[in-house]
Amino acid sequence: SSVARRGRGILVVFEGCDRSGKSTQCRMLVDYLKSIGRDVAHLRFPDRTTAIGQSINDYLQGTTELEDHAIHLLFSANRWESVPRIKQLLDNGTFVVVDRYAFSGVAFTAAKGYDVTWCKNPDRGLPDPDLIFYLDISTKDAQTRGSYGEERYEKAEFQERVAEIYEQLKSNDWKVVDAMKDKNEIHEEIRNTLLELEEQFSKTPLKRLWT
Ligand code: NYM
Ligand code: MG
Repeated sequence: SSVARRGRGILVVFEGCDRSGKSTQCRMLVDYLKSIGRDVAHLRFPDRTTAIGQSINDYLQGTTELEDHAIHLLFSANRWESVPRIKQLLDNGTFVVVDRYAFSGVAFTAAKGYDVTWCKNPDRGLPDPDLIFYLDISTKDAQTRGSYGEERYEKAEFQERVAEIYEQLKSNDWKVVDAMKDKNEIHEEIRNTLLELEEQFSKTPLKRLWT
């Protein structure tokens, strides 16, 4: 395009409990960025398309059992295997919008009773997201959106514990969004925040997570 290069791309992550509307908001943001002519890549973790992702999928669907630490490391490895691609996209000035990231990794394993620091360690050093949108929803409200799915972890009691760990992980720079608002209203809030902060981030070097 004839547009001057704006610097690196922005890494945007969506987090939240199951049924908080992350996937919908990711799609809406990706579609919006495309509509205004921006280069954008849409990623999601777990990425079930890789060999590691296939093992994760089998575990989530309940067709295999894996030891808790072992599955935790697979989720992390599934992020690390995409790091070269993420870095390349950002270097090329592409927006990278990600549905779940290391915070999901920590929240879901720590919810089983494991130490948060232990859970963070394998993901330490990943590309640090510029923006984290947390879709905040109570377990009760999430349940009113129809029953949870059939996958492992999709139970109210477990989601309650996941939400508690997210509370511990949240830092001041997380953008907490009320997930019960109308989806168009949420989308506008998100895109405005992104457009406001884009220039600032594109001029700062990418950091490394939890270092
Ligand atoms: N999940 C996801 C984890 O337990 N650890 C992780 O690192 C990630 C990225 O996988 N219930 C869990 C959260 C979800 C499940 O995710 C599948 P999705 O977004 O429903 O495909
Ligand atoms: Mg799911």
